[in-house]
Amino acid sequence: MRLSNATLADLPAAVRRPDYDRGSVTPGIVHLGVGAFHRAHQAAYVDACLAAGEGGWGIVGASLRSPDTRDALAPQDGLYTLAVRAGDREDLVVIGSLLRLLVAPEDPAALIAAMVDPAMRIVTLTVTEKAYLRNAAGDLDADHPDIRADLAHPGAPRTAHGFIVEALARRRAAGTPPFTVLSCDNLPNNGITARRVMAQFAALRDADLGRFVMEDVAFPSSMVDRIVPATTDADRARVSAALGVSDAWPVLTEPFMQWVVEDHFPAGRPDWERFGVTMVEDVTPYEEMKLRLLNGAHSSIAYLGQLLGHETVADAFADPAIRRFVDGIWQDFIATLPAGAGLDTADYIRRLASRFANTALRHRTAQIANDGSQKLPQRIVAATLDRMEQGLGIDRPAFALAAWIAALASRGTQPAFADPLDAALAPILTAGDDPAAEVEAVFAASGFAARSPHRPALVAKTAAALASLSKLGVRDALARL
Ligand code: CS2
Repeated sequence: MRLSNATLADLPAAVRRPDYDRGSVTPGIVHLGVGAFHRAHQAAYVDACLAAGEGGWGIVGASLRSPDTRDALAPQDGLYTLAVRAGDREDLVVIGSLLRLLVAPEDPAALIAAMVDPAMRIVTLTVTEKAYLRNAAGDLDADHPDIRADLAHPGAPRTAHGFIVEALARRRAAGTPPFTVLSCDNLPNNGITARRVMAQFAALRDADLGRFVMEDVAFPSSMVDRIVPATTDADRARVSAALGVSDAWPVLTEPFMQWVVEDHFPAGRPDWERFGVTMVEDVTPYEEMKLRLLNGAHSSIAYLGQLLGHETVADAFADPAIRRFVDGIWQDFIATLPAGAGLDTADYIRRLASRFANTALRHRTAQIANDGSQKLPQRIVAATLDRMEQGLGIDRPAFALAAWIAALASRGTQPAFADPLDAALAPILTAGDDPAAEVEAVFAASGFAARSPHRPALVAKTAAALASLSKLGVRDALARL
């Protein structure tokens, strides 16, 4: 028996479930990138809206690549379980906000049709950093094969850019107001970033369409936060046993969740502030705090953890050498955050420390270690350059960058994590023991600090840290910091 509308009523009493009539909910949001993070975060907030009677905001979820999520959830009427874990507690919550699941490559026209529907007033995205297809200058990588394909075949796109711009163009032609595009990816100024690459893509189709996307479509920025480890088969089995019916793809998460959103939704929005969303005029300070303190520490823990053989964040964070490093980098990065923006950084890192120590999550360091070339610019490099600008020391952040390079190089024939630049990085990382040349080449390949006057000094510091790591070993090198 599967979790589904039909079996919902028979779940054990302790399992929370939609207590609203799903049949009367209508869709108002299209989500691109319907992975675990979306299902633990935005879909949970929307579920609360639906439960409170705002029935016009159900979600049509689309995968831009793989059919896996649809294959797991379609037989379940879009239902799935959130397993909220802390300590030895696990609360099960069935989420009902995903109404339909689409797989873009199977039927791009169906996704475009959903996005053109005037009832859809918001398109949210969690497509990950690399899917924005930016070059080192932050502009659209117009030579990317998927972008070229989408320019050649606008009616059958592959990229988020292609779908969004085609749907906006058709709405415009039909006299339907544009939907609001809400990026939920871990990028600084994610709305501005999304608008820039989408408008540049549109302009390659037609200058007037480019102007329309730039000026007439709303792209509020948002800061999203919830830790969501990848689901394992053991999680599937445990959750299904507790439900008494099988859930092919439950999502694991922590109790904490946060969403800070710029309040710019000309086409309307759910009354999100009633459900814990913070609506603000400018999300930048929150975003910087989260990217630098949470994600910057996460990536540091991931690479140091990989080098020291720690499988999970909680294990690595319990290692006093890593904990000391993280406490230090928090202080380093707090010094770069805007004063007077009302951020309570002391409280924030206290909470982070307890979130990272949550052993029930088993969040794997290898999962976070993926895609470092796409993540580290906003997680580590930006704050490091800010410190250099202020004349402050950068030993720890440079060490974190060196740990990334060392962890990349230490991967064996069955790499635990991957990077989209792996092909370009492979010859550099095996180049031998000239740390200065190695760091220079890695920075060049990944575009780190490309336009900063501090780049040479940052390369030198990172090379010194890499030399110390290889000469002294990770523990001794950490102890010297
Ligand atoms: C993590 C994030 O995988 C990663 O890179 O740092 O996914 C992190 O768990 C989330 O941003 C938390 O909100």
